[in-house]
Amino acid sequence: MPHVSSFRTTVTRAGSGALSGLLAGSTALAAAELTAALVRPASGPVTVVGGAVIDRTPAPVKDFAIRTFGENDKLVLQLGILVLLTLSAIALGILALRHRRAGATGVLLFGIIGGAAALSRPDTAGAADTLPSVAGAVAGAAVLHMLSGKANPTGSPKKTEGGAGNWSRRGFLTAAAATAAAAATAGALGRVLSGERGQGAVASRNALSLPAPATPAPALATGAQLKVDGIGPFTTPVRDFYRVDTALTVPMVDAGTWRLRIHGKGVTRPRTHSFEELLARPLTERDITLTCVSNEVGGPYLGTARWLGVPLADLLREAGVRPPSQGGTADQLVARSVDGMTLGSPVEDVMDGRDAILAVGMNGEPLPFDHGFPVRMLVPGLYGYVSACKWITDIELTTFDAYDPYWVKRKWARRAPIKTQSRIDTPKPFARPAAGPVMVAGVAWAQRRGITRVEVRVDDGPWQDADLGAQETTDTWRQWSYRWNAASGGHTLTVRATDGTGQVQTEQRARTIPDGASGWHSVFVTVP
Ligand SMILES: Nc1nc2c(c(=O)[nH]1)N[C@H]1C(S)=C(S)[C@@H](COP(=O)(O)O)O[C@H]1N2
Ligand SMILES: [Mo]
Repeated sequence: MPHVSSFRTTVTRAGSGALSGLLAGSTALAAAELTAALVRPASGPVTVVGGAVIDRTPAPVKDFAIRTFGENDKLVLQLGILVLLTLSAIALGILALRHRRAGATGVLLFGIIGGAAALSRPDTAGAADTLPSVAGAVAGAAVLHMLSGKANPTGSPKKTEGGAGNWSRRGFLTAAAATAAAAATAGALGRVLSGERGQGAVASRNALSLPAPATPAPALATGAQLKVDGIGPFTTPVRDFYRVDTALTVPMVDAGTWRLRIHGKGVTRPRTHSFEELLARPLTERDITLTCVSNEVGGPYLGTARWLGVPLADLLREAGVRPPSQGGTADQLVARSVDGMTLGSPVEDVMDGRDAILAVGMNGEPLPFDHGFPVRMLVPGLYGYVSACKWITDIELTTFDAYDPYWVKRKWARRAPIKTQSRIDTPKPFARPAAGPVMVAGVAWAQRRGITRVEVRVDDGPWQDADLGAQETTDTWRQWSYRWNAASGGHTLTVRATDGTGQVQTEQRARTIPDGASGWHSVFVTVP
């Protein structure tokens, strides 16, 4: 039965081709991650290619990803890259059965893509960053070349003495098993090494005990926290605090070796501060609500924490910086993180007396790694992307004309004060509350201006005043509640806030791009 056996041979061969490809791919990744662990953490190919994709993602697509996948967007991206790599590895493995060189060349091409991605990242340190991709590609190409030779000796008939049926299954499987073992070992070693790198950072955080603030935050006003089911805590616990950044691997910075450089236009006394020096200064503690410009109307990307930090304006004044209103020549402060992110804030805002700080503590603990350990910047009243640099390491004074930071290069606004907004947290959309009294509640925010009034409307009825939680500072959100006497039927609940300048929150819908969403938040519920 000749065709059955030739069919079987074809399937077996395709299978061994696919296996060769997968093993070559795994070897490539393992070798690359091991090299990255040795040369520079976070320069592995999946991280740099993912980072390069994030850098190039158009704002609407990025917003779609945040909307659809929420904070899992990075995981989805990395899984996507791995799926693509897996499929490509299988395809190249099968290709290599017939065209050994072409298969190996294909693997090398992936190395070039990885190297190019590494060079394109904002934090690239130059040619060394291409090493992981190059090392991985060379290892992967060599493995594919070797395995495809063993899988298909007929692919190069002149060099083999035997015929088609004579390929050594055992020879191939032995080589495959040896490769798998080598890749696993390299991968495990890479993991151990990069884990060790992070240890210094973890140890420096564990060893840290934060000094008491020279200026403590006022005690939370009684009545700031409303006692209504379904409304969140006034102070957001760290584990529930939203996270938005472009970092595929969270930077692990050792506080002991961390430095902050302050330099640039109008800086007459440039300085480099160590973490110890910052901690020795009088610290200020403040409740501040941080908000992301990518937060949709009704969205989850804001939170309030009790931050501890060094007043930034003092550091700037010591360096000789003056705000434009006092004759200073720099109007933009560009903060740069260890991962190359740049964020630009108006110097005037940072120095106008508000509590702009370099934060070292969050809710009584050292900054968590996810939120910028050891130091991050915070400027009340500005969206995070123009103020809240995590893992900060450099502050450069410049002008808005001279320099566009990361997000501005990607079409977001240069200046972005937080818009007056409000949100209904309870009842949830499509809830089915029983008829009778229903507590409608949520938060409203207009950092720096404060909230003076919140109103709720049921369907097209009149606006009704909500009760407001206490407000200690204009830099935090304010909770509100409204007791609604619900009648059966479908109802739309809508909220709007008025800020401290008397401005009523606009009904005008705006997208998050370029400077933050606006419009009223509504929730539809059915009262059975
Ligand atoms: N280094 C770095 N800092 C960053 C970002 C980033 O991508 N990288 N994102 C900014 C944005 S867009 C926001 S909204 C805040 C979010 O801070 P959080 O993750 O602590 O909530 O951090 C800001 N600081
Ligand atoms: Mo943001």
